[in-house]
Amino acid sequence: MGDRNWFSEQEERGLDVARAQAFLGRFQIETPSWGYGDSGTRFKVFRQAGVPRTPLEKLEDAAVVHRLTGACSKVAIHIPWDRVDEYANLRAYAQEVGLTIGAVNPNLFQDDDYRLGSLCHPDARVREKAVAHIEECIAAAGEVGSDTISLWLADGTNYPGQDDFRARKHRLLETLSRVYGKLPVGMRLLIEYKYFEPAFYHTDIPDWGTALLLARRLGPQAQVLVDLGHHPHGANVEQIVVNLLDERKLGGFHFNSRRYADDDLIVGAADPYELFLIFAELVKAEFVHTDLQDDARQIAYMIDQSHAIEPKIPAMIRSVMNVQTALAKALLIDFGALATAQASGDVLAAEGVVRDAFELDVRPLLRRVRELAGAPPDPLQAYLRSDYPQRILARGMGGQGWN
Ligand code: PSV
Ligand code: MN
Repeated sequence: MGDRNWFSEQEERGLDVARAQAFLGRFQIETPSWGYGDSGTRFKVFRQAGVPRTPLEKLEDAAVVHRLTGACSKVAIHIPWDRVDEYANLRAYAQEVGLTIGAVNPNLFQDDDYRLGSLCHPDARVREKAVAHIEECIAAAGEVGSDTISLWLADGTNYPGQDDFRARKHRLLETLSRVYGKLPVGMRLLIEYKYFEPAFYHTDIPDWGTALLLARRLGPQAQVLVDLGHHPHGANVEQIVVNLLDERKLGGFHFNSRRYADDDLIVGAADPYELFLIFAELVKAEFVHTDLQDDARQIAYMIDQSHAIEPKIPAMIRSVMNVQTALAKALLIDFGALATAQASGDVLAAEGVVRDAFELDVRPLLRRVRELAGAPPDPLQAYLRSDYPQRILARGMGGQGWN
């Protein structure tokens, strides 16, 4: 079927393809600077030739992903991995290559002082150090033109009795409040939760409920960040998304895919249906539960992946394409038919409406969206056929990694 026929066929089915096209045309997803660097498991960091050696080279790679997808104009940075003498230069270089800096991520997990935690550490000196680091990131965010601090803590304990849960919670609230007080107007603090790792017995922010509680206690500039890789097996992430949206506290996403833990695999690789169901709820907030529209529109969509065995740039492009595919399918759910089926208690019809959208081939729509954005119809093929993969080999081995 030609692309033209595809459009008329969907319109005949009563689907609002023009609305979906416009939404996809606006949709942007931030890529992470660390996703361009060397990465691995806790057993081995695999070095690849051509990996960026500096924060500026990471921006160059991110710019290629943006040019080919038309959807990734922002890059998240991680401090100190992306620490530079002059953040204004980082901002200027990002602009030069057609990007802006997105979320600034403090690093509170790679310093010997953080062995027993950072913001929850029993020693006030270490807590001070962690607070000072986040303050440095807030200042850096101002300089690079970012309005988002994205905070993940590795804090937790390995053994029963190692520390006092309540004392740790109070330390966390106290330190977070101080950090929150330093946020300039308009800057958000996104709080990420993680059910497990690297602490084995408990983590201080294990779930969305705890993150929500903290965000509520802090104030309107604090929101929750959902990282798809951070849940227990079987968690219904789409329900979490709905709860956070309904509480007006959903601030952002870290997209990735996982099999067992925080594997940082290509988003939508193992679990495309889950990704689609998450987008179904986000699309609903835009077009069905329209009282949530403003909340849905300020969500920061970000990829958080460190590719260990895959070549970095194609893996990032594939990730962006998978996100766009899931979103396109969600945009083409027949929400009217769904509401009718739900209201009449027709379980199979309701499930069928959702499944129908998932099974739709949305490539013609995505090709058109890319064409309108000035991007190639197949960004991944365009990358592989370009001379960029060859050109970056001149960088050699020994690029920057996550440690
Ligand atoms: C931790 O697992 C995490 O999801 C946080 O977002 C970190 O900042 C990121 O991964 C990179 O390690
Ligand atoms: Mn994350």
